Amino acid sequence: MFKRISALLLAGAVTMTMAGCGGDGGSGGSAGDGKITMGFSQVGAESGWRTANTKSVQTAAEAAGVTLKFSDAQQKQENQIKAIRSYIQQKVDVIAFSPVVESGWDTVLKEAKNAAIPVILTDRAVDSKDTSLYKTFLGSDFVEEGRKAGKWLTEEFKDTKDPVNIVELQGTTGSAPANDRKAGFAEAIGTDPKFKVIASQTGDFTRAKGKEVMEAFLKANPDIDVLYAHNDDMGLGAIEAIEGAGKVPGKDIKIITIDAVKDGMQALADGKISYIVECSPLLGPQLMDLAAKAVKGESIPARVVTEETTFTQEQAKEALPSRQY
Ligand code: GZL
Repeated sequence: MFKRISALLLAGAVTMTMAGCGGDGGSGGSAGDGKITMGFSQVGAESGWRTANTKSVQTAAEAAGVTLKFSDAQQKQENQIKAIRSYIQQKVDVIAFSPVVESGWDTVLKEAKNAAIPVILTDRAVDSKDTSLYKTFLGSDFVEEGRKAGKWLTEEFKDTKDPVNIVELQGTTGSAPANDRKAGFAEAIGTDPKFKVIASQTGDFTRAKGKEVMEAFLKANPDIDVLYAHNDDMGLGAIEAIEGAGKVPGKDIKIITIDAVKDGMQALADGKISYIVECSPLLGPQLMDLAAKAVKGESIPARVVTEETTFTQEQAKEALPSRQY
């Protein structure tokens, strides 16, 4: 399920002086020293993307003078709910989190709202009908990422008359990126019946699971033409399985992934991955700007879409030396 949210780009990053009260005399935070305290619940440490995202949030908090209380949920929703309740108890100024799955958040978000603590969704979305439960959602348009992957595939195989057999490694079951990347890709390839998704299963965004599931796909399907993996890490795990089966990744099986972390970009430059759709983890600075405004009661856009691009093998070779993550 994906909500079409009118994407509002944050028009230019407004740098806020975090320390001290704003000109409006609004309080800068509960500590009384003008510093903001943020409670942040992170999904886990499942992928290279997540590691880069955590680093971006922690570095941006330090640069902005925000006191960060950080917790790693190890990809468990109950741990995120516990962390959010703990932040409410501690009376933090603002709560930010990346919901591991879309559903099941209304109760704890209502508790935050009743405690008058603003909540910011970062990276992933929730499917709560009550959008007053959070101030904004800062993150990628995952449906568009899936569309970009599908559009590249239709172009790559436009002259092929035979069926194109696709296997799909989905992200974490129930997560917004998995749901939306699947939907966007299906929409883009659905224009031509020659594209057939012959198997689709979660690899939980990890290399290990991606390898395990790809091994099973290869055993059950001798004629796979394409792998669509919802992130680089599962694609990299799948490459090990493909090579273990005596096939050539990028040649016998074209591989499309999403993220564009360094290891994925290296595999793209080496020709093992065929195309990568970027999903930027560098959300930290925008998150801190939005948090400062939310704490001061200033209005912020309901949706902030991160800007991102795509990479071919040639583009990866050029971009690799300057990649931040
Ligand atoms: C996307 C993010 C996803 C990445 C994966 O914004 O939530 O989770 O694509 C990560 O690599 O595990």
